[in-house]
Amino acid sequence: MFTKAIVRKPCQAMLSGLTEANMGLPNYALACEQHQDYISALKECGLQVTELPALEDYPDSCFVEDVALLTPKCAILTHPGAASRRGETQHIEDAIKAFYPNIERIDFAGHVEAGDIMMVADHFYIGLSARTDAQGAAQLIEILNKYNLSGSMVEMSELLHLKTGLSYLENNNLVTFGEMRTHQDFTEFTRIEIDEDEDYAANCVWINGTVLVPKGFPKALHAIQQLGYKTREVAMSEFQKLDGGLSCLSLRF
Ligand code: CIR
Repeated sequence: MFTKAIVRKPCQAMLSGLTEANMGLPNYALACEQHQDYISALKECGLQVTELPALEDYPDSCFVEDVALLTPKCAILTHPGAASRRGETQHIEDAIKAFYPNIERIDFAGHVEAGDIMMVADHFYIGLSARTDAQGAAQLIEILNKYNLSGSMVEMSELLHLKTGLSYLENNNLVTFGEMRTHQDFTEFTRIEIDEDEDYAANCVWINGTVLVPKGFPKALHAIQQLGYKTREVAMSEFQKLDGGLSCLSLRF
């Protein structure tokens, strides 16, 4: 169960956010509208949402998921692999302090972005991507172990973040795409495979029994509904242009 979420309003500088999508520039007004609807969806799932102000100095700062890992037992500030995103952590720390008395951190020797971390009960899968390295993952596992939580590293080579191609929907159900479909670390899960033409829908979010799914991916939506989940579609076109998925837009805890 989650009870809270933290989001950050997109900034106008998002037009110069990091991207490899090649889908054109985001429309800021539409992004704000979509962000508002995302917040509504979180609230419909029963979450109390903390809305942080836009940070113009950090174009990608609406993607709050990457800069902290919030677990039921501790909060960990990451050290993003993307240099332009490192300063975001100090701003998220201010917001997290209100909820977590002790905040752990990944130090400069390693890199972690929490879009690479997937929580399955007490275990955290950590993707080794262009943004998260083994040094950072090792630090993270050490911190998790202090709190009786565990972590393991997942080799990956194609996706931006681990959760670009994986979403855990609880009850052993795992949405998978691309290199994650047949990845040896996930064969014990019941896998829902996302087709190539709907790859963006591989990033969806389970919140208290409802699954948020990006709008416009009917096969993925149907497959998730077939498993018995209630679903809520959210239009995400402007964030997709910046390689950002549904999970990236919030910290849920
Ligand atoms: C970035 O490249 O860092 C942002 N434009 C997108 C971050 C997406 N975050 C995520 O997948 N967790």
